[in-house]
Amino acid sequence: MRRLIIVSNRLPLTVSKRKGELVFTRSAGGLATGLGSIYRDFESIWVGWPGISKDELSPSEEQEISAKLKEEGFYPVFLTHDDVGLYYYGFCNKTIWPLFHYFYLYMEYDDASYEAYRRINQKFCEKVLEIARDEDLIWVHDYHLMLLPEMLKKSMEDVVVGFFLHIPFPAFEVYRLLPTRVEILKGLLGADLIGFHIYDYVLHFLNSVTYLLGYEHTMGEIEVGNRIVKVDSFPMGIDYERFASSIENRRVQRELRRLKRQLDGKKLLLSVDRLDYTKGILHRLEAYELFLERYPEYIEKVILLMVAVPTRTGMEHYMDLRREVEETVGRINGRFGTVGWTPIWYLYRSIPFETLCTLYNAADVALVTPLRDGMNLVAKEYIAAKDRTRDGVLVLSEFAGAAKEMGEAILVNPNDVLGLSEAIRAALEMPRDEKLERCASMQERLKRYTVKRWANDFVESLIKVERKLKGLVLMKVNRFILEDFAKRFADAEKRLLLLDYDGTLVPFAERPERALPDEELLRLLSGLSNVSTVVIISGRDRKVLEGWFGSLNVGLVAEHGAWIREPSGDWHLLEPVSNHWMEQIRPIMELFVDRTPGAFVEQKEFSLAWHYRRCDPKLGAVRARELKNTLSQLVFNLNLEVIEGNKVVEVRNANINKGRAAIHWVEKDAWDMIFSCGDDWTDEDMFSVLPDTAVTVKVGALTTQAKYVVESYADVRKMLESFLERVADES
Ligand code: ADQ
Repeated sequence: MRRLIIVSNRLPLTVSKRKGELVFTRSAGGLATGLGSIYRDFESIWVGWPGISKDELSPSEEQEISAKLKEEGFYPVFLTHDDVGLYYYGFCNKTIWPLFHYFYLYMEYDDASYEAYRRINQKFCEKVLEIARDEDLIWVHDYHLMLLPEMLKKSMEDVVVGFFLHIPFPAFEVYRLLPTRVEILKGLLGADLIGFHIYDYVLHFLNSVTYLLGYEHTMGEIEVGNRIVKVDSFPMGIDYERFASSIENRRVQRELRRLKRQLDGKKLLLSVDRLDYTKGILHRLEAYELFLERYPEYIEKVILLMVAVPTRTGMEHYMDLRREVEETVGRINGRFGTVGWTPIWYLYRSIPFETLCTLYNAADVALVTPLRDGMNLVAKEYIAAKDRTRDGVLVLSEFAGAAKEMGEAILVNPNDVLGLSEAIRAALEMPRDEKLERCASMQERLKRYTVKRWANDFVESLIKVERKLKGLVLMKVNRFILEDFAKRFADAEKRLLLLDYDGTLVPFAERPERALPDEELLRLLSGLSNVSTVVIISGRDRKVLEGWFGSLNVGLVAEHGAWIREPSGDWHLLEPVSNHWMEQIRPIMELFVDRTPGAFVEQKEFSLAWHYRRCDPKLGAVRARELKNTLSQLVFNLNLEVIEGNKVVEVRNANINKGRAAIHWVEKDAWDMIFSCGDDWTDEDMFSVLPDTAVTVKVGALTTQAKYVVESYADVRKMLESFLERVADES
């Protein structure tokens, strides 16, 4: 069985000491449940901190814990009190947590904490290295271990690493405030697959990578050196059945009866969260107060039951929040309470699972109104616990990741206290049919995308990425493959060569006009044109191509397929195209030239190209992205397309591309061998339309539709030369 190594800050169990004895308590978190299903398909191993400080343990106790946990596949990383202080309460929760939740004014940073963060990530890395083998899958979790993927990759190049972030990834403007922003990105990019809850976080991450590191990406795949890193969203679900069937639990039934008696017909509003400043608890209380003020008819008719689970209790902002929450609860209860009625029941403690389910079952309305939340599982659990007999309404913050999947909830902006108070009223007054209908739609989705499905999807994607990585190794053109190509070329009677020019037959020059074909290349093409049909398919304009290759007996395709020159020498348009749009687009490109030293515009007959090869690479990438975004909005409806080539952003007519031009040549004859070579995105159109029997070769970059890859134009020339030699040998 294959092994999956899960690495998270905490193990799904806590070790503590009672009267000098070691006690082991399992915790049934969502993550542990989700991974439970994967345990069957993999031999799973979990690495993490067992929750007890190393200072409390003797060496023999550490050994005892390790031995006991090993039986269950758990491998503890022991942390001292000081480690936890600096790493967990320091960098993790004073720097990353507030910043990633947009509380940047709460962010504190100091070098010592970051140093500890790095050291503890290294410690986790060493633990994993003790266990891991090359063929294992490793899945790292959350913001505590963002440097770990790179550390693992440096030590074990071949091992496949996934990373999932459970909290939001903030917009670039916020992320850039982090002093160690570059190191953290590089740490994450050590992973082969990076997962977030929702697509917004994916986009934020990709933006930060482009702006800070200058790496470009295509459809969520980033090229980092010779590696590809895939970034995608995997919305975490819940153990649906566990909550849906909770009503069958005897203890839940008993507690529910008791609670109903206490409520005595009053409506129950519920909120459950860790007492964290991101959860919007004070805003919620304010909104409830305003609701009671504006709708006094609800006095003595509703109760807000607020469960606040203690968390990070020694930290300044958490102590302040607790004080403020308690004062506010006291004030509201004092202001509106009557002899027989307390408007807010406040519980500052953790509650057992059955009690949590009792509350979900009983509540008429759940108020899940965080100011920011990666996902928020309470919202999902509440809806799962409902059915036709126990209907309910969810009021959900649009700043929780869950809002993306739960559009049938009453979505609110928790900063708009008046709006929130209105939402409370709307929830209480919603007709029963509507409640049932909204609930049912959400349940359908939650039932399908459970936490098990989430974990499986992530691991499956990781395996797909791995296959792709391994596949890429197979795609490299080696001596044997080259030999085979040459043989096929020599054996064929009718041969078609479709060759891109820049980057494929010659290296890139700083200015396009300097990339002239050299003597050697002209000789090679001329030789090939004697034994095959050679077509140069380029984005260049026809004047340039005619100037360089006019004297050869080759076909030419200019401007990505707008113009075609038959071997006879006649140029014609592949189909009628317009260029009136250039007057509008050119000034915008010029504006970006002014703002980007080194950039320039190339005007062809039917396309405009903005080149940035000579620019500072980071600035160039940033401007290219901005330009692409700006242009994409403008060309909407104009039948134009904005494409990115190698260090160039180009606008051309949408129905012109190298694929259509390639078909023009392919259809001319019954070829025995088609060989095609290219290096950038415009060549992908060509690869994708060629018949399966064609040999397609991509130069350089890794993500491609081509079947083979080579490193540089020199390899292409070597291939073409070997074709000629083989033909000469055989004749
Ligand atoms: P949290 O911030 O902890 O998680 P949430 O997603 O709501 O927030 O998860 C809380 C979990 O704790 C729920 O599964 C709930 O059942 C449980 N729980 C709550 N109160 C409890 C209580 N009193 N006693 C026992 N259990 C209780 C972080 C991110 C979230 C993200 C999750 C998962 O901040 O945005 O959804 O991770 O990725």
